[in-house]
Amino acid sequence: MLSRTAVVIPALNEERSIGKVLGEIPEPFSRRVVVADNGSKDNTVAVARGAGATVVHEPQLGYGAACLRALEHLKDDPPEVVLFIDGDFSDYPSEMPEVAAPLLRGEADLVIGSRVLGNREKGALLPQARFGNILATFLMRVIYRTRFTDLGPFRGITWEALERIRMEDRDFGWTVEMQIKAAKHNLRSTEVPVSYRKRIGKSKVSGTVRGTFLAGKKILWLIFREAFSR
Ligand SMILES: Nc1nc2c(ncn2[C@@H]2O[C@H](COP(=O)(O)OP(=O)(O)O)[C@@H](O)[C@H]2O)c(=O)[nH]1
Ligand SMILES: [Mg+2]
Repeated sequence: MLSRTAVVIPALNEERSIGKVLGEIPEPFSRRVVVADNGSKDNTVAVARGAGATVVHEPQLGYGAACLRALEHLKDDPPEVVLFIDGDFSDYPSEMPEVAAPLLRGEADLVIGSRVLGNREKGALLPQARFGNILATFLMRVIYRTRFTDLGPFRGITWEALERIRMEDRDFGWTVEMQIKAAKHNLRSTEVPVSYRKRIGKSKVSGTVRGTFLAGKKILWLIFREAFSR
């Protein structure tokens, strides 16, 4: 029997961590896992395939572009719930049951795994990420009346909700767009605490000046743009 859920993992050059992430995904979530690759130059694809994941390829770089490609792949036989988790082993795949539970029980449409509410290894969430989170969640609270504490990558959403919100951001705005649109569509959003540790390998986003700047700019832009569009 096919699982009610599918897991999507955007991954770019994560050969050292992707196998660990895949290896720790518990049943039944491990039955359907899609790794969204953006032309990794290392062994990410081979390691992911070897661990039993389906690998899809998106030629255009970008976190959101990769996620959209994975959803496109799932469209033919959509799951009830999609879980997203990063490929760097910062999140704990073993916590998938807690993230998925409110969705599978029909009590929520979107669940954000909050690293702020959960156990964080010291130094895992970089100061710039922490600051960005505080600013973004504050603005969202004021503008959209949301109560999020994090824009964490580890999250789950129902397929029905995904169809309603029509995700389109192709890079750093992916996480915040999902949360804002969920609020604008009056979907039921909730958070569960998740653990977070230092990643394996090098950060491409919050650990680089360029990534931090581009992500910060995009996130703020989306928060304001969405306030003025229906
Ligand atoms: N497919 C794809 N994955 C990406 C891209 N940029 C980052 N990622 C993945 O997204 C996740 C988060 O990136 P990461 O470097 O850990 O950013 P950080 O969490 O801010 O340090 C990791 O699994 C990366 O491999 C991208 O352009 N394409
Ligand atoms: Mg990371």
